[in-house]
Amino acid sequence: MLRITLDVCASALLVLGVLASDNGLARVPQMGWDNWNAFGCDVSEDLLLGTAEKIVQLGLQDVGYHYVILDDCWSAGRDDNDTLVADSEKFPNGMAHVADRMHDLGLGFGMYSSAGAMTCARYAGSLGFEEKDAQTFASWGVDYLKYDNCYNEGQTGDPLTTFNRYKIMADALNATGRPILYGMCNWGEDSPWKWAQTIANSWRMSGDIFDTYNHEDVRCPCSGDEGINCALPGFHCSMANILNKVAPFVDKGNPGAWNDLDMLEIGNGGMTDTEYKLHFTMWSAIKSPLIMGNDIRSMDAPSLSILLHAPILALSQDPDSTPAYRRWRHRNAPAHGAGPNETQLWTQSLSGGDRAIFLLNLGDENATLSTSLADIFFDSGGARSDEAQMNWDVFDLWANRMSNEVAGQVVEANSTRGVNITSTYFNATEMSWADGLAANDSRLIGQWVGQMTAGMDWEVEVEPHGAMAYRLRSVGGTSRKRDEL
Ligand SMILES: *[C@@H]1O[C@H](CO)[C@@H](O)[C@H](O)[C@H]1NC(C)=O
Ligand SMILES: *[C@@H]1O[C@H](CO)[C@@H](O)[C@H](O)[C@H]1NC(C)=O
Ligand SMILES: *[C@@H]1O[C@H](CO)[C@@H](O)[C@H](O)[C@H]1NC(C)=O
Ligand SMILES: *[C@@H]1O[C@H](CO)[C@@H](O)[C@H](O)[C@H]1NC(C)=O
Ligand SMILES: *[C@@H]1O[C@H](CO)[C@@H](O)[C@H](O)[C@H]1NC(C)=O
Ligand SMILES: *[C@@H]1O[C@H](CO)[C@@H](O)[C@H](O)[C@H]1NC(C)=O
Ligand SMILES: *[C@@H]1O[C@H](CO)[C@@H](O)[C@H](O)[C@H]1NC(C)=O
Ligand SMILES: CC(=O)N[C@H]1CO[C@H](CO)[C@@H](O)[C@@H]1O
Repeated sequence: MLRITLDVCASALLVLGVLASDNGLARVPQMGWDNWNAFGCDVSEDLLLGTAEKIVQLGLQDVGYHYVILDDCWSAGRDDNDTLVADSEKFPNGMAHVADRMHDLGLGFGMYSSAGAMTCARYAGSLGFEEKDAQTFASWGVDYLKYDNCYNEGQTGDPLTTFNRYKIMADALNATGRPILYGMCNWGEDSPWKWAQTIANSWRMSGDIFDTYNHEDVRCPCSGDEGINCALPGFHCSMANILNKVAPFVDKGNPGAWNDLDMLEIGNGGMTDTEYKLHFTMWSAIKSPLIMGNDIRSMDAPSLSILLHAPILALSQDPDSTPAYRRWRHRNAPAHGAGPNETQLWTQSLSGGDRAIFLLNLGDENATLSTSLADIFFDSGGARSDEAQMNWDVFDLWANRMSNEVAGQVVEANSTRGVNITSTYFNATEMSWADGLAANDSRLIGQWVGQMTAGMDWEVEVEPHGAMAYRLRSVGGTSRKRDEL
């Protein structure tokens, strides 16, 4: 009874969302690259076009990285007609030229502005110029707008005020007639996960990410536990801080409207390989946009093999998966960030009745984590659930990572051609994620490592700051469960 009521409410919301705002985009979380994390204000046509070419050459485009997003510092202000003008030194051929080149490569072009008098780096902002700027972006051929929150002149502090300010741009983009993905970047201020679904394709839910695992910084004042009502989102937020902040409201993300955990830091050097794998795994599983933030032109092999890793990307790009949620968290440490001995279990519903689980060790020493079907399927009735009575094949989602040797060959050749990538590389242009998953493609479902059965404990040692990620697939095929009747 309760379950039926919830389902009806959820469907009604989804239908309303479609009617109110649907631009047809981001049915699965958007993927791409943004220059900010690696380059900040140091932007130019050369940077964008050089990066775009590399995205194609390294095989990143064909696993789904589509948008090349220009961040702040591109403009030279407004002309006499109040039209935004690109900085002619950084962009000597103008913005339409950049967009055209992106489109020639089959990529989308993203643009940046702020819902304020100025952008964060104090260039001209779009507050009061929304229609004009949306028309300008559309005329250039822009496909994506990252819309920031700096210098908002106090039009913030309660949900309706912020909603109204961001809705003006949503309507202005819609009025251009060009489908433009709308990425709200108001840092979680006024809890956009409660109200942005009908105006935006994604909304940032925290202050800016910083390339650290769990470093605490007073400029990112709220820890995970205080994140829901964070009065000052700040910046310099660690990866673990953001992960813990989003945990209570992951379910607010739906097709076309996603929680944005901020851009990826993989390849920027501030975390270990283990930490970057955890970062990539959880951003994919929670269905955050996946926007690379490193220098693609000097990509290193381990970063490439993470960013291309299909069994994890499949969690994000599966059209029927829902955002992973945290089943439990065990701590014997103070409530700030990720302390010593902190462990967590997350789980995600996937298409075809598959289930993913994530055993996280956020502490500083090896930990042995344990779970069971009753634990994983707690919401369905735990040990009494049908799921806990079935047998499940367990596939390790990181066991078949592309080797450094192979990834290095791709980087050196500037191409996947002539390199033997067939055992790990999944070409999502050639075959859709949905088709690949339905076909049991081993490059997507991972490596079989055992079976889980009723009453059994699945125990595994997890390294510090690491995650074991598994796909569970019921033995004997797709399961159709009671609650889907
Ligand atoms: C504008 O909004 C309407 C109503 O939601 C929608 O049908 C249409 O596709 C949107 N157009 C664009 C270009 O986003
Ligand atoms: C992926 O498949 C498409 C279509 O067959 C092809 O054009 C492209 O070159 C492939 N990409 C890679 C990286 O192999
Ligand atoms: C002024 O801006 C409008 C709308 O953006 C545009 O249609 C028009 O061509 C512009 N006029 C000049 C002289 O640039
Ligand atoms: C790969 O591209 C870089 C520039 O991005 C260039 O210096 C290098 O010569 C290229 N290597 C090959 C094998 O084409
Ligand atoms: C490609 O690599 C896989 C294993 O990584 C191997 O089984 C296969 O034989 C290789 N193919 C070629 C053509 O070398
Ligand atoms: C920590 O766990 C890993 C496996 O995840 C194992 O390879 C390693 O030996 C362990 N280290 C210690 C100190 O037990
Ligand atoms: C995929 O595997 C399941 C069992 O895990 C099996 O029932 C199903 O028929 C397989 N599908 C294909 C297309 O091989
Ligand atoms: C319960 C538990 O595993 N506690 C450990 C937490 O970590 C410290 C050191 O970081 C150990 O001394 C405790 O035994």
